[in-house]
Amino acid sequence: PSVGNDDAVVLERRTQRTQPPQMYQVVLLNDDFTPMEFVVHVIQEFFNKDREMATQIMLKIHLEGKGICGVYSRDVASTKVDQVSQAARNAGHPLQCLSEPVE
Ligand code: TYC
Repeated sequence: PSVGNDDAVVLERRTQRTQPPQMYQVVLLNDDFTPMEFVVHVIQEFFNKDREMATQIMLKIHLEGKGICGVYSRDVASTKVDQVSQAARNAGHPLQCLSEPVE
């Protein structure tokens, strides 16, 4: 296209813009054995929620089977899963934690 006159010049984008990084939601699953109090403590400790919010999330998991505790980059989500899984194992509880891509 010629530039420098009064005609409109439209340059077509031929490359895709850089996409934001994929985010991952870290989820806790319900089970019949892990004490509610332990789950509340885990959510407070590893997902930086206050006691009230942690209790709400725990009850949602208890009633609905699973619940999102936070959304993070892949590396941070993976670390959360490892930390929670290790804490549950150490305490002898079957609490399951996993991460899944958002959307
Ligand atoms: N269902 C458990 C109980 O009744 C409580 C619980 C909640 C366990 C959330 C796991 O991710 C969980 N003691």
